[in-house]
Amino acid sequence: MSEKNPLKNLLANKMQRRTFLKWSGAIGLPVIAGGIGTKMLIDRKEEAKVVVAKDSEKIISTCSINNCGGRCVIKAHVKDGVVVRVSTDTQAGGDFATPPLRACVRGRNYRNMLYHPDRLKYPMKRVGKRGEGKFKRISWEEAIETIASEVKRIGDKYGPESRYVNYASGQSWGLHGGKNAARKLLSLTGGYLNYRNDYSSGAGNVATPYTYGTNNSGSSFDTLLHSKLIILWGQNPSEMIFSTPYREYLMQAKKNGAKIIVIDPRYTDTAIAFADEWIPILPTTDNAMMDAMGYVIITEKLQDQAFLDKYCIGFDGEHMPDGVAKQESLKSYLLGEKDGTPKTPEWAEKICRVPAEKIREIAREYAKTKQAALIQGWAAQRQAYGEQFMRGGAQLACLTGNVGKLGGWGAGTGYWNRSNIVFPFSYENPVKASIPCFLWTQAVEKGTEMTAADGLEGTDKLKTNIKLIFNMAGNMLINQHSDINKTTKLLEDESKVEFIVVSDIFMTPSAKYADILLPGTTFFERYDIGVPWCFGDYVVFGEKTIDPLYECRNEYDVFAEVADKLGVKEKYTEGRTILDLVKESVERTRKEIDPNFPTFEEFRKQGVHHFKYDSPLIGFKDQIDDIEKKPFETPSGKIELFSKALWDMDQHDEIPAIAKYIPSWEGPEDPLKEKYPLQLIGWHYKRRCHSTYDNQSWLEEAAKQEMWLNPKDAEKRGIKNGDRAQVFNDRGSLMIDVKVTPRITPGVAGIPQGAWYTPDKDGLDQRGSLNVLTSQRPTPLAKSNPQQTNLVEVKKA
Ligand SMILES: Nc1nc2c(c(=O)[nH]1)N[C@H]1C(S)=C(S)[C@@H](COP(=O)(O)OP(=O)(O)OC[C@H]3O[C@@H](n4cnc5c(=O)[nH]c(N)nc54)[C@H](O)[C@@H]3O)O[C@H]1N2
Ligand SMILES: Nc1nc2c(c(=O)[nH]1)N[C@H]1C(S)=C(S)[C@@H](COP(=O)(O)OP(=O)(O)OC[C@H]3O[C@@H](n4cnc5c(=O)[nH]c(N)nc54)[C@H](O)[C@@H]3O)O[C@H]1N2
Ligand SMILES: [Mo]
Repeated sequence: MSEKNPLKNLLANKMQRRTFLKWSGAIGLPVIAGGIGTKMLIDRKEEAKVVVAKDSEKIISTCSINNCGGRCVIKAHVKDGVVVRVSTDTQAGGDFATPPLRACVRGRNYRNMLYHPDRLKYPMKRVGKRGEGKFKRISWEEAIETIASEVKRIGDKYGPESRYVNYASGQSWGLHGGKNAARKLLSLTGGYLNYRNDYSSGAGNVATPYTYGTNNSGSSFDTLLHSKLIILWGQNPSEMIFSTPYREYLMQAKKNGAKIIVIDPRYTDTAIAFADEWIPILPTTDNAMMDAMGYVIITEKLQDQAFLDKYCIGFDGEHMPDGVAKQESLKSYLLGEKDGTPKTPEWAEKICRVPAEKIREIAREYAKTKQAALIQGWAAQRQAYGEQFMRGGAQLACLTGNVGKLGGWGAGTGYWNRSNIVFPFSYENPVKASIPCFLWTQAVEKGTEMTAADGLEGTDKLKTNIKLIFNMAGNMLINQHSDINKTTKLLEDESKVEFIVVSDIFMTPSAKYADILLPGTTFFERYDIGVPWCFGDYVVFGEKTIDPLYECRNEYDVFAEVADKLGVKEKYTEGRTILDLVKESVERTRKEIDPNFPTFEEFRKQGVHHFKYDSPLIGFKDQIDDIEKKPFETPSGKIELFSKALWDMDQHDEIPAIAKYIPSWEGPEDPLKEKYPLQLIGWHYKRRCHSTYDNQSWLEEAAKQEMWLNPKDAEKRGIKNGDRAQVFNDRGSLMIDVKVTPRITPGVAGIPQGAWYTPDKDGLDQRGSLNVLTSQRPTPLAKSNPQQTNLVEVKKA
C-alpha cells in the first residue's frame, strides 16, 4: 500500500514543507493571504498607527455588507464628494479585547469597485432573447410600472406560490437590501413561495441539530487561546474569511503553544501560515478517517467514557433508544460487529489515502490532549453526503469529551453569536409553502410535482411552478447554482419563468438573464448597519459616504414606489426612510435587547460597537454543567450520537442514524472514475466574495483565476505550469490556465469558485466558472448543494 499511496510521499517529504515556508516568507505572506501574516501579532506597536486625513479630506467610517463571514471597518477618505482613498481599522477594539477589524485584500480594492466604469448606471429592459445580454435603457418610471404590473398579472394568473425571491447573498448582512424589499412587497400583495436553508452550510444546518439539537455548536474564538491542539478540518480561514478577528486569535493560540493540524486536499494558505502538520485527504472521504479515528480511540480505550455515559445516547449497546437493537450502536459499527468490517486505520487508508499510522497518531493526540478544538469548515459538507461530515466531527468531539469545556469545541456547523440587534424592516408572508433553496430550478421545472420527499414543507402540493423571480444582489440565477448548462436552458424558455427582475451593480452572468435590470447602490452610497455572520460580538455603522452615482438607487426606495403603484406603500415603508430604519434599530436594540447599546449619535461617531461579555462563550457549557436543569434540545435531551428520528426515516443507506462513511457518487469509489479520473473541488477565493469582484483587475493581479493540479496528474496529461487546459464531464466543459503544484493532492483538481461564466460563441466557458461542471442532485437529508462532488477529466488545450 505504502508505495501506491502518493499522499504518503507528500507527508514524508519534509524538505518540501520547509521549502514552502521559505517561499511564503520570501514573498511576504501578508500580501498573498490578504492581510494575514506572522508579523502582525509579533509587532503590534507598529499597528497602532492611526491613518490621518490629508488636508480637506474627511474620513467617514462605513462597512461592507457582502456575504463574506467577516465584517470589517472601511474608512472612506472623502474629498469634494468623491472617495479618494480607502483605509481600514488599525485599533484593537474597546478594551483591546478584540483585534482590529481590518479589511482583507478585497476591502483594499473597494474604491475601484465603486468607480468601476462597468457599473450599471440606469435601469434597463431586455430587448434580445433572454440571456443574450441585449438591453435598452429605460426610465425609472417604466421599470417601476413594469415590475408592478407583472407582480400583479402573474399573481392573479397563477397565485402567490408562483412568485419567488431567489437566494442571493450580496446584501445579506445589513438591515435592508433588495431581497427583503422584494419579500415585503410580495408579502403585502398576497405572498410568495418561501425557501429554507442556504448554500453555505446547508447539509450541516439540517444534520448538526440531529446530534446537538442546534447549530450553535461552536464557541467564541477567544476560547482558542486555551486550546492545546486545534484541528482545522477542511477549514481555511487565512483566505476564506469566517470572522474578521478569527485569524488573529489563531495566531495568538499558536504563540501560546497550541499545535495546529490542517486536514485539507490542498496545502492552503492556512496550512502555510499556521499548521504544524498538513494532512492531505481525498475529497468526500473525510468520514472514513473520522470512523478510523473513532476506532482507534475506542480500541485503545481513550474515549471519555464518563462523558459518553452521562451526556450521550447511542455510543454503546447499553445506551440505545428504546426499540433499537444493541448492534446499531456507534461502537458496534466502528468495531464491525454487524457488517464484519472493523473501521481500522488500514481500512480507512485505502479509502481516504491518509496513512494508517498518521490516522492512529492524530486519533491518540486528539483524545489525549486537553483541551483540543476540532473546527470544521463547510466545503466538506457541500459534498454528496455532506450531512455525515458534520455529524462525524461532532461525534469525535463527544468521544473525546471536548464539548462544553474551555479550549474544546463541539465541531459540527459551529455557529455562535453575540451580536444581537433589532431588524425593524419586518414582514409576514401569508404563504407557508417552502422549498429547500437549492431546489429552486426543480420548482421552476416541475414544482407542482414536488412532495415532502423533495423537502416541500407547509403544503402537500404546490398549485403552480415558479413563474416570477426576483434576484436581488445575487448571482445564483446562473453563476452560483449547480449545472449552469442546465439552468441556462431552463431560464431561456420564457414560457417557464415569465418575468425576472435582477438588481446588481455589474452586468453579471445572472444579470444577463433579467427582463428588467436595476442598477443598485454600493454600501458607500447608503446607510446601514453591518452585522457579522454567526461568529461575532460587534456591529459596524454603515455610513452613507457619498450620494448614489449615476441613476443608481436603493432597492428599498425602488420597491416603495412599486408598492405605491400596488396601493400598499404606507404598509411597506411605515413612513420610514432607510436612515429611519437604522435609527429605529438602534433605539429598539437599546430598549428591547441591550440598555448599554450606544445611542444613534454615539454609534455613528464610534463606527463600531463591541458587545461586552465577562467571559468567553463556551458552546454547551450550560448543558455540561447541569444537564438536568438544561437538557440538550434533542428529543432525548442528550447528545444523540444515534438519532432515533433519523432511524425512523428508514433510509439507512443514505440517511444513517449514526454518522458514518458512505461511498459517494462521483467519489473515488464510483466506477465513473474510469471515464473521469479526477475529483474536482472548489474553494472560496481570497480575491472574491463568491462571484463578487470577479471583474476587478487589481484583484486578478493579486490572485489569478487558475486551476491547481498535482505534478503527477499534470505530467500524465502533458500539461505544464501555465498551460491552458479544458476541464470537462458529462455536464459541461470549461477552459482555464493550470497551476501545476504539489500543494494539491494527486487525483484532485481545484478551481476557485465564483468566476463569471463567460461562454465563447460555441458556448465553451473561457473563465473557469466551476458550476458548468457541478451537479443539481441534492444531498439526501438536507436536499442541499453537493458542489464539491464532481468527477472530471482534464486535457491540454
Ligand atoms: N461551485 C460552487 N458554487 C457555490 C459555492 C461553492 O463553494 N462552490 N458556494 C456557495 C455559497 S456558500 C454561497 S453563499 C453562494 C453565493 O452566491 P450569491 O449569493 O449569488 O453571491 P455572489 O456571487 O457574491 O453574488 C452577489 C451579487 O450581488 C452583487 N452585489 C454586491 N453588492 C451589492 C449591492 O450593494 N447592491 C446590489 N444590488 N448588488 C450587489 C454582486 O455584484 C454579485 O453579483 O454561492 C454558492 N455557490
Ligand atoms: N475570501 C472569501 N471568504 C469567504 C467567502 C468568499 O467567497 N471569499 N465566502 C464566505 C461564505 S458565504 C462561506 S459559506 C464561507 C465558506 O466556508 P468554507 O466552505 O469552509 O470554505 P471553502 O473555501 O469552500 O472550503 C474550505 C476548505 O475546504 C477544503 N475542502 C474542499 N473539499 C474538501 C473535502 O472533501 N474534505 C476536506 N477535508 N476539505 C475539503 C478546501 O480545499 C478549502 O481549503 O466562506 C466565507 N468567506
Ligand atoms: Mo456561503
